[in-house]
Amino acid sequence: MASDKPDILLMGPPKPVIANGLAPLFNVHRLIEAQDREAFMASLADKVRGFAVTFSNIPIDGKLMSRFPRLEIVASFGVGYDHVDAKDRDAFLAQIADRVRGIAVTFTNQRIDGALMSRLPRLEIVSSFGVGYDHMDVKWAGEHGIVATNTPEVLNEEVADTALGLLLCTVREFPQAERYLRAGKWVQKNYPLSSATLRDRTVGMIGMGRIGKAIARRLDAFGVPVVYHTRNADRSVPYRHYPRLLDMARDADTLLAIVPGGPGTQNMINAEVLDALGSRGIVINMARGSVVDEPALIRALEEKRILSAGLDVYVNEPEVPPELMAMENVVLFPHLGSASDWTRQKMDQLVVDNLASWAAGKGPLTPVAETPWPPKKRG
Ligand code: NAP
Ligand code: 8YV
Repeated sequence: MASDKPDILLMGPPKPVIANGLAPLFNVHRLIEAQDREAFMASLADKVRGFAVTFSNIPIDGKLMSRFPRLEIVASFGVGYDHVDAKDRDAFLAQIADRVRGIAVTFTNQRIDGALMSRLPRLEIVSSFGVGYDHMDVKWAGEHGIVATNTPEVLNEEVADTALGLLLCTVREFPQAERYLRAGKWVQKNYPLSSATLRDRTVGMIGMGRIGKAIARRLDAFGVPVVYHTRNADRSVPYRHYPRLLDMARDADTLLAIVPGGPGTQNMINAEVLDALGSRGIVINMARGSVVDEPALIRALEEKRILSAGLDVYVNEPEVPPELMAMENVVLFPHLGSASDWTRQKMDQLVVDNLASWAAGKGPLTPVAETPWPPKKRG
C-alpha cells in the first residue's frame, strides 16, 4: 500500500538526530547511499516534496530544484542559505514564502531578523538551537505573533563543566604548561610555578541563572567563595548579591560572565570594571563576546592592568583579534561551552521536539520569555 507520508530527499550525511527525527514522519530517500545519484534523483522526480539538507556545503541551485516539480520546501542545516546559488536565493525564498510555517535553526551564527521573518507571511514558529537567542529579533517575532523557542536546561552541566575547565586553565596556565612540555622544554627546566591559584580567589559571577547556578555549585565543591551580580537578587542562592557590577569588581579578583548577549549586557565588562578588578584580575567570558568591550580588554591585558583572561566567546566569531592570539597569558577556547556530541544531540532533539509539539497542536515546549505561547494575534 502506498504510504501517504511526504517524500523527502535527504542530502548530505544522515546525521542521527535529523535522520531519526524525520523517519517516522516522511519517506526519507538518502541521496548519499545511491550508487547512481542521477538515476536515483530521476526516479524520485515526481514524488519528492522536500529536501532535508544536513550540511551547508551542498549547492542547492535552480537547476537542481527544477528537477523536482513537486518540491515545496528545502529544510537546510544552518539558517544561512548562501549555499543556495546567490542568483536563486531570492527566488528560492519567494518560492517557499507562502508555505513556510516554521523555521528550524541549527546554529546560532546567523541573524533571524524582521527582514527575514517578514518574507515568510505564514511563519508561526522559529525553533532555534542554543539557549542564547540574541541572534533572533524576538521582539519583532512577539509583535508579529511568531513564537521563538530555544534549548535551555539540557546543556547546563556541560557548559558549567567547560566554565570550570576554562577557569582552571586560565588561573593555573595548564595549556601554556602543556605547550612547554610538547616543545621539549621540560627536560631543560621545570615549568615555572603559576603566579595565580584558585586558593586565594573570590569568583564574582555575572549571571546566576540556570547555568550560573551549575557553575556556582562546582565552585562550592572546589572551596572557592562566590559572589554575584544580576539585576534581581535570587533568594534561592546563599551568595552575596551585588546590584552594581562595579562594586563587585572592586571586591572580587575573578569575574565569570554567564549572562545573555544583546543590548542589555552590551560591553558591561568595560575599562572601568577592568580597572576596578585590578592587576590580579582574571576575566572568564562564557557568555557572549558582546558582553565584554573587547578593545578595552585587550588594552588592559597589554598594559597589565589585569592579569589574564579566559575566553570562550568573541565579538566577531569565528574571528579572534590577532592581539589576543599573540598573548601568552590568555586562554582561548573556540566557543566550546556545550560542544560535546552528547549534549549537542540533546539540544538538536529539543529543536525537533519543539517543532513536533507545535505541529501536534500542543504548543512548543520551551518558548522564550518574549514570545509566550499562545502567541498574541499578528500585529
Ligand atoms: P538564564 O537562566 O536566563 O540566566 C541568565 C542570568 O543572567 C540571570 O541570572 C539574569 O538575572 C542575568 N542577567 C540577564 N540580564 C542581565 C543584565 N542586564 N545584567 C546582569 N545580569 C543579567 O540563562 P542561562 O541558561 O543560564 O544562559 C545564560 C547565557 O549563557 C545564554 O544566554 C548564553 O548567552 C550563554 N551561553 C554560552 C554558552 C557557550 O557555549 N559559551 C553556552 C550556553 C549559554 P536577572 O534577570 O536577575 O538580571
Ligand atoms: C551553542 C551557546 O552551541 O546555547 C548557547 O547559547 O552558546 C552554545 O551552546 C552555540 O551558540 C553554537 O550555535
